Formats: sequence, C-alpha cells, structure tokens
Amino acid sequence: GSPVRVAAVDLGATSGRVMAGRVGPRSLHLEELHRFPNGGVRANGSLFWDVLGIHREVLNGVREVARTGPLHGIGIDSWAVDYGLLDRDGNLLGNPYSHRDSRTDGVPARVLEKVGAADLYATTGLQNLPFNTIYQLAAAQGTAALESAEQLLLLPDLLAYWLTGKIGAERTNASTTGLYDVTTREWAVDLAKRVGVPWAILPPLRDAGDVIGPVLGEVAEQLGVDAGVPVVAVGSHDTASAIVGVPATEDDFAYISSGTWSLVGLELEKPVLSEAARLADFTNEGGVDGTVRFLKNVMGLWVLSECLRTWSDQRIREASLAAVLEGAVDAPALRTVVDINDPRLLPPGDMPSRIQQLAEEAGEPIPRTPVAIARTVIDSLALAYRKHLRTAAELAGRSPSVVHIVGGGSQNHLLCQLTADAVGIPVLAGPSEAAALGNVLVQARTLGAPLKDLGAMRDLVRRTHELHRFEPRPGTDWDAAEARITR
Ligand code: LFR
Repeated sequence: GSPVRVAAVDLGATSGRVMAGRVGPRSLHLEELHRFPNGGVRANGSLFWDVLGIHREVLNGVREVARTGPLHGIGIDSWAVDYGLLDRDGNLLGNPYSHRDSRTDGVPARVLEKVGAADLYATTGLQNLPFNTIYQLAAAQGTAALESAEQLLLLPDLLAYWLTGKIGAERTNASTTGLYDVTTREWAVDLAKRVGVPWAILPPLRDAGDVIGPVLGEVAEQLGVDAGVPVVAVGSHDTASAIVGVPATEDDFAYISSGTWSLVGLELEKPVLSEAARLADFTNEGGVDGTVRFLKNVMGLWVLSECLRTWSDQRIREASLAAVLEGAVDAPALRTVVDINDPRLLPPGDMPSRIQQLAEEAGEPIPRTPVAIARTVIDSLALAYRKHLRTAAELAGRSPSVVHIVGGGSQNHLLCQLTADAVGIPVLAGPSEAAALGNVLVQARTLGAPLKDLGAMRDLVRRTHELHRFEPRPGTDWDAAEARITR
C-alpha cells in the first residue's frame, strides 16, 4: 500500500513535540517538526498547566506537518491523570491543575477512610499516588468549578475535543484515574459514588485505534487542511504509546519508559491484583490492545532536571547536563544512595538540598558537588529499577531476559549501563521517541497500514531503529547498597 503520513502530538511535562510520522510496509520514519517548552505555571498559590498555550502549539505543529506533505491523521498523547472541566456550554472551567500541585496533600488518607485501600486496589489496581485523578477530584470537592462541571476530559481528550468537538475518554489514560475498573474496563461508578465524586461528568470510554472524528471546519481552516482529516485515538497516555514503541522481539521482556518519570515493569495480559501486589504498591495500567502494564512509578529524571534548574537559578554555570553527566561517569559508584521515591521529591523546588537532606537522614555521605549529587541521583535510580523489576517479576511469575529502556533517558548511557549492572540482565536502549512512534503506529493501523498487532508494530520499530546494548558488568555490590536504603 501507499505510505501513511500522520501528525503525532506527544506532550511531556517539560516539552511538547509534534512529529510527522510516515509508515510504509517496511518503513517507519519520524521527523520532529515542532518542539515547544512546557512546565507548570504558578498562579494564585497553585500550579497549573497553560493548556490554551499547549493547544496553540499543537495547532502550530500540526500546521507544519500539513505544510510539508500529506496529512492522513492526527493523534495526541500526554502525561496522565490531569484533566479539564467543561461547563454546560462546553467551555473550559478554569485552568487544569498540575499533578505536582500540593492540593492533594493529605487527601488520599481521607478518601481511604471512605473506601478501604484493599477495596480501592481490587477495583482499580493502581499504585497509590497522591495525584491520581480520584484524589484530585476529592481535593476539588465543593469548589465552584467542580460544582458547575458537566464533563471531565483528560488532557489529551480535551485537546482532541478542541479539534473535533467530540467528547470521550480513551481507555489507557482513563485507567490512570483511580475511577476505572481494570477488570471490567468500565468506569468504576460505585466507587465514584462512595467517594462523592460526581460520576456523571465521566465521558463515554473509547479505545486506542478508534476514530474520534474529523477536524472541525474552523480548525481545518486554521490548519490549512481539508475538512475531514480524522483525529485518531492513540494510546493517549504517553506511557501506553511508549510501550507500543518498545522494539521487543522476545516475549519475556521488562521495560523502563524513561522520561520525567521512570515507569518500570512488565507487559501482562491480565492485571495482578493480589494482596502482595497491593502491599508492594504496584500499578496495573491499561495498555493498547487490552494489555496491562504492571509497573512502578519511579521519580525519574525529574529529579535531575530539577537539580539542573536549581543550579542554573543559582548561576552555577559549570553545572550543565553534559558536564555533570561526564563528571558522574568517573565518580565513585554507590558512594551515596537515597530512596529516590521519597514523596518530598515530587513537587518542584530545590532538589540538590533535598537530596542532601535525604542522604543525611539515611546516614549516607552527603554529596557536596553537582557531580556528586548527579551521581547520587543516577545510582539511586538504578538501585530503584533493580528493586522494582525484581519485585514485578516475582509478583507476576515472570523472569525477563532483557530490559528495554525507551524514552529520552535511553540516551543517558551511564544510567543504562548502571541499570544493566544493577538488574543483572542486558539492557537494550532506544528508541528515545518511543511514545511518538507508538502514537504513529496506532494511527497508521487505523488508517489501513498492515500492522495486525503489537508484535508487528514492534517488529517494524526494531527493523528501523538502532539500539544500544549494555551488558551487565560484575564487581559492584548492589545488594549491600539496597540494604543501606531499606535500613
Ligand atoms: C509519564 C506519566 C506517567 C504518569 C505521570 C503522571 O509521563 O504519564 O505514566 O504516572 O506521567 O501523569
């Protein structure tokens, strides 16, 4: 068949990208045509997303894709859990909050008093993160916005609504809300009622691969395209799209989707809802084609990027990413390790001081220089990957033979090598744009490309992208380091 060319919008917490993706029978080509900075905006004591600014950049990017060739479809993925509310006229009620806003402090405990933790997990199968949508909505109870809301739209669905006028909730992202039943794959209406969440604002569910609708006439005009270009639902949760883009040929693989967050785990056919999984606080997120991602959210490269931001605010000029990574390669291994999932690392702020504080509390040597702090973060991430991949394998009864690292972090070779060392199996790193590739592939299948299943999509990624292989090196005592942080 003739190649399919689509626009893939992939939104991250620190930047958004619009790519042109071209898929032929044996080819897969991605070109980044637009990139723009993103980040929380602090106003009136809260942390918001500038969602209209994002919408404008989405339009700018898609227009660029259309200007440079045919446009057969548009797909949008972004980080999960955050949402906008619409009033009865279909207008946005206020700015969407960032999940790193502090309004959910103390809220999970209150909700868990109404629905026990065991009940909640049995239904949703989610890691108990303070920013899960259910907790954000509980925090918003009694606010004017929530009281006048007619619809809740997760961010990629909100952006798709502005393109098409169509309302819905794509399942991979809905599965991160804490209001979705991972077994029946429907909204958990009873749960919402028990928590006092207005369940009627939850829109109809749709699947990745469904056509959402053609772009609205006025949007087609803004984009300079023909009315009728379809917006296609992709794995609208970026992690769902990233795992579609994992170039696995083996069945038993583990993955780390490494960006702002590190999502560390396994792809399964069915959720693991055991008591042991709940106590280990593992998540079961919905994937494309009915798969389940059994994983742990690890604080990720966010910690390093907040360090870099802090150093640049403090005018420490020599602390660029390249410079600290180069220094970190030669820094002593495992000199200082901390619990990288400490909740105090979640909000934006002075990350170097927080790392020093955690080291001090744990009786570890306090890292003093940007290089030593960066090395602490990277060692601690590798240690966390090791622990959670072992737990995932044990809980799911698997024994993965390789770890695929995809996303921006796959370019951090020190972290990839340390991950291989720590986990004790080879790491295959790349592609760094897995989420955009997954977005493109799901659209292409809907638009007629012969990609019958995830296996076929992954094959195509494997054949068209070069991977870096890291073999585990012996000689470092990771067990002893783990004992230090669990002490
Ligand atoms: C990664 C990600 C994670 C989700 C977090 C918050 O970008 O989507 O999967 O837990 O962001 O939405």
